[in-house]
Amino acid sequence: MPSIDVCFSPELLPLYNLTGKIAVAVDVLRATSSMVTALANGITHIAPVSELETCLAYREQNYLVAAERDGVKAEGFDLGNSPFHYLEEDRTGRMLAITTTNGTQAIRLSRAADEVLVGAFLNVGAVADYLRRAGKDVVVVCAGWKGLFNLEDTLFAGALAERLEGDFTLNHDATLAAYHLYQTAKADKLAFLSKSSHVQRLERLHILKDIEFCLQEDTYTVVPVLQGDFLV
Ligand code: 3SL
Repeated sequence: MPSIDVCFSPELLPLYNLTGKIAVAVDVLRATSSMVTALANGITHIAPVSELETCLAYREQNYLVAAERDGVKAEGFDLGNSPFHYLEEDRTGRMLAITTTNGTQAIRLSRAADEVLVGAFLNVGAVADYLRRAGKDVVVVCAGWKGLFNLEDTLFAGALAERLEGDFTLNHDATLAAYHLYQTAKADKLAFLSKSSHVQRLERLHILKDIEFCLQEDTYTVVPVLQGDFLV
């Protein structure tokens, strides 16, 4: 039976062997939630990049360029990092390049895996179905915050583990920890996360509606897959 493991921070990735496995990169608040929403709402593909300058250069190829640093839209870019950018305006047929503080780094650092998927609560069921069909070992790569552990990505890992229970072994300590945290949190994730650092950071920026949106489960069936430099 394949297994699901959890890497709580990209800083811990050197301790994991991703060869032969599928990595699921997650940054629930908000990068991977925004990416899933973008692809589900007409964006054709996404270039996740690390540097602001690299991202901005995509504009010359007619990409929408999105950038966030410390929760705030970076100056000179078309968009920040809110899923509502793709809901409140029609972006059908547009290409997107995006750089964020943690999420885009987690995706790029996961590339040692056989395959890299992007997960969020918004598509957790579809990601679970994809992984069940693939039948390979899985590592959930949590974006965390600047190398540190965060609660919301860990809850996603727990939710995914719950969806895969019975078809995957959950017997890694990190997976068991995530699974049990999710059992405690799932009835009211927002209340559970209310004291967490990133929820407090985003609340200070007055984006509670983004948080509530990103905590919804199974809104979309899209599963972004990294192909070369692009999520499709
Ligand atoms: O760190 C990231 O990649 C972002 O998702 C953070 S924020 O939610 O935009 O503040």
